[in-house]
Amino acid sequence: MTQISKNITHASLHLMLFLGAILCVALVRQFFTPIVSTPPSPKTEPKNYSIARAEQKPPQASSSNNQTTQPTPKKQASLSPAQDAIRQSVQTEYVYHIFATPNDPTYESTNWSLAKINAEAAWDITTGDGSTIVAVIDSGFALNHDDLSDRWHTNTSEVGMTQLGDACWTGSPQDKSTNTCDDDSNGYIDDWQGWSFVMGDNNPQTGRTNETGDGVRHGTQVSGLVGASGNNAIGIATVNWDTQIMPLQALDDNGTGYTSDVTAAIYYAVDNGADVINMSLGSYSADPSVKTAVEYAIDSDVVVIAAAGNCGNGTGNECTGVPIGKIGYPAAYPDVIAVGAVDSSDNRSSFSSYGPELDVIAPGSAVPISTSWSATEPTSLYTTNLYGTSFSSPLVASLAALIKSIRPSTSVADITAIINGTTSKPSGMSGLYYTQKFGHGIIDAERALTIAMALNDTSDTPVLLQAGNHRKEHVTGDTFVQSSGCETAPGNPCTVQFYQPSTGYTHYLPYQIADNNGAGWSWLPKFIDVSSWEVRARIGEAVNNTPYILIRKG
Ligand SMILES: [Ca+2]
Ligand SMILES: [Ca+2]
Ligand SMILES: [Ca+2]
Repeated sequence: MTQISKNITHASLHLMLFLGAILCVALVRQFFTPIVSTPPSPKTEPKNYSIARAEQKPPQASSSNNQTTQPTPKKQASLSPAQDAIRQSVQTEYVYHIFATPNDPTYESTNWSLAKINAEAAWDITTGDGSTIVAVIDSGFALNHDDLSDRWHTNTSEVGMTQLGDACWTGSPQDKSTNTCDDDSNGYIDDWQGWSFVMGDNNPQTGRTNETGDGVRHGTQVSGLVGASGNNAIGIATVNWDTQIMPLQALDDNGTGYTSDVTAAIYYAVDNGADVINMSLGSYSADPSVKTAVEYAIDSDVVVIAAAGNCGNGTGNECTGVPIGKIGYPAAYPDVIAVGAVDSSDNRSSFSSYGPELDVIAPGSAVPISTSWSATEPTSLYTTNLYGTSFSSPLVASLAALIKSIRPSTSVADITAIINGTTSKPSGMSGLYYTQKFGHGIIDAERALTIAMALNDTSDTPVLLQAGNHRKEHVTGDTFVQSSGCETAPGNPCTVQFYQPSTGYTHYLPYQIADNNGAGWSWLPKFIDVSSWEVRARIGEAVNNTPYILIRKG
């Protein structure tokens, strides 16, 4: 990065802090405005779900979270045959909520969150090049926000004028974005800039039905952390300064949504070019429709990143009837990168859900600032001091898009390995490589990009350095010291992957650069669960395909 752009970076950061300060008064009003909302009822009897209620408002504000069992009226047909088909096919509609968490706002004097994840050092490697698309599946969006309006992904097949020969040609040129015709035959009419699966139309703008609903700011706050415009001399920057955000509204202005709309949004993202999907939302019920959609995304090489949930201490409104710590869905599905929250002192946020499904943690307590929305400030509002795993997840999505921008061919598995295998390990992890409360640790953007840059697509398959025979199995205990490594060309970074066949979860040792002797690790097996784990060496996309069943921990 040039000195000039670095100076601009610093200037924009300072401006960000300044904006935070001057907005503080307005935000206090915003946070403390009593909001009483009546959540919509599920479409079918909610036998199998526990609601995941989370808001961003003071705990003392009253809120009715009791789900009724009254079926909602059938939704009106949307402007999308594709969406209607999914609505018809879904068997059970589970309820999804935003994963923000309540807390009292106080102004934080520094933007510790970008420093915590080494974003500024990462910017010396890349700040993004506009080539990647991150689909944000969330509540509605401040489409005209100054710091986001240049970032929304445009479906180029639904803009411009129709011509003779086009499917939607009517005899005279018409604007494709407003011609009430599905110019690209993707099942969505006039979807030139995202989609509202809630409203069934092409306008994912927030606040259309309830300007003061609990969810009206959430999609905009998450989007700002995914990819607010960097280096534009206004507002904020995040990890990735230049990515395209596909705004997909699946939750309403109250922050609530249903299986069919979340499902349809995932399929839309995959089928319309997203590289990464961020879901700062969830349910505490396993949901076959969303699970299948997530698997489709991953099979299509789309990285799926989701908030772990806010039931770490069991006190969140959404956590009634939910076991303490339980990670929400879709974060809990095996190949989704599940993101928990950490505070400025490297402590796991007490509300942050945890368990063997957790991948990483990222700032989620008092996140200093992001873009926001209100009816009176639709283009320039910012919110300070955000709490919730909702705000951790988009920082990881922002990083994933940066990795993808410098290494477009990177697979989901490789991006997961890079993000997990380059984390910093806070002291709370007691020297372990993985714990259920911290996952692999705090994401490190600079290390992740350094490794991504160093990975060589044409590398030979690495060999696992392990004493004994392949597929030799033995039982181990927490206090034994284990060791292995990977052998590859000197200078190549590699990691050792642990795969648990019974659950599909993977862990990674920290990437190391191999020398003439390869790269070696030793560790306490305490960092893996009781079960069998297959172990492989991994370098970029190359993985040795003869797993060594190193450990059966009993
Ligand atoms: Ca279309
Ligand atoms: Ca059209
Ligand atoms: Ca900006």
